[in-house]
Amino acid sequence: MGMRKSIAAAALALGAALLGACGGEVAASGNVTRGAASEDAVKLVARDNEFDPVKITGRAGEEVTVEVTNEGDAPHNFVVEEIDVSSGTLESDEIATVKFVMPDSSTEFVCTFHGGMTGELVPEEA
Ligand SMILES: [Cu+2]
Repeated sequence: MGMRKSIAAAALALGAALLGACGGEVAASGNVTRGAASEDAVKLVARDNEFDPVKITGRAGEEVTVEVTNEGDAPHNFVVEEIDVSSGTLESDEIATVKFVMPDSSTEFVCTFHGGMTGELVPEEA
């Protein structure tokens, strides 16, 4: 590799590191697709600054599909830190479909941008 190429590679790596460090974006994590769900889904709305509903129920250990719509003007996200799930940043009017396995015990979900913008995953007995 010539010197010119290694400089270009270093610049790319630096750019990626800077992008990763940017506080305004949250990366998606887990089984996340952009757009509306193609199957039955729990509809979750993010507003400025609250979730509706604030409780999502499902059978413990079974897959849940949550369609998250940002009806607010501000960017929001849907994050369940305990199970490493994140919708990524949703701008106004954006929709993401997030699938995950319902935990065995009640687990908080949050918008990481807005303190107090929270809700709860509540498992039901099988
Ligand atoms: Cu928010």
